[in-house]
Amino acid sequence: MQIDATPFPYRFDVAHTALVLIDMQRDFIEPGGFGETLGNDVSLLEAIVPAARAMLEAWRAAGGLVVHTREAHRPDLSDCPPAKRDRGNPTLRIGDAGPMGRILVMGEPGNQIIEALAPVDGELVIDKPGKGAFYATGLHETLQARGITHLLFGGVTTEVCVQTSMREANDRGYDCLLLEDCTESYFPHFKAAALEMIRAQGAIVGWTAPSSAVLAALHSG
Ligand code: C5J
Repeated sequence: MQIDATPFPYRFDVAHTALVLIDMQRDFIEPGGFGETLGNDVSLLEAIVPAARAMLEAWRAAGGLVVHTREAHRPDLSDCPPAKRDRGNPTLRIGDAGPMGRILVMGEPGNQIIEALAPVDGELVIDKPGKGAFYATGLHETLQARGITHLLFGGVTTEVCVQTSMREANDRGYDCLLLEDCTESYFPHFKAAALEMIRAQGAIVGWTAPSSAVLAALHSG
């Protein structure tokens, strides 16, 4: 398949492509989670849920591999460097008890993917202690074992975990495309800048396109 994308058309086939939804977890998208403790307006992120859901449903219907990630730490925080936990001045730190359980801790209610995008059987769920999906997760080996060469990215936040994961993937040899309406930032100008950085210099990190371009390609077969 070939779709219109920026800075030039993007080619992929479903059998060798995974849809990667980064950190669409309650901690970032719902009030009371990590995103809000950092002082952010989480309602901005909620706005992409319908587009991400439509993309997820279409990708499932096409039989494509789906990868969900969660920014998640072990309950003893042994995988959370003090430099990460102690940074800044949040109202609650990683591991502290909040309205949705312990912040960014595996198994807690706030750490679950939001209901609208909940994983189903056969989809990969990657718990990642870093901002990038490839750090300390084994994701690259898992994708290689499945013959995946292309990645379609969505999720939050654009300039932090999404961009970090795309850069990691690009360095590992994947052709990456960011779905423009399926990603969001707490800072709209950071999203705009991240999109520009990714596709600049001849897609130095990857391509961007609206999800409608992928949906149209999937529907036309
Ligand atoms: C952040 C993320 N922003 N998922 N995490 O801390 O982007």
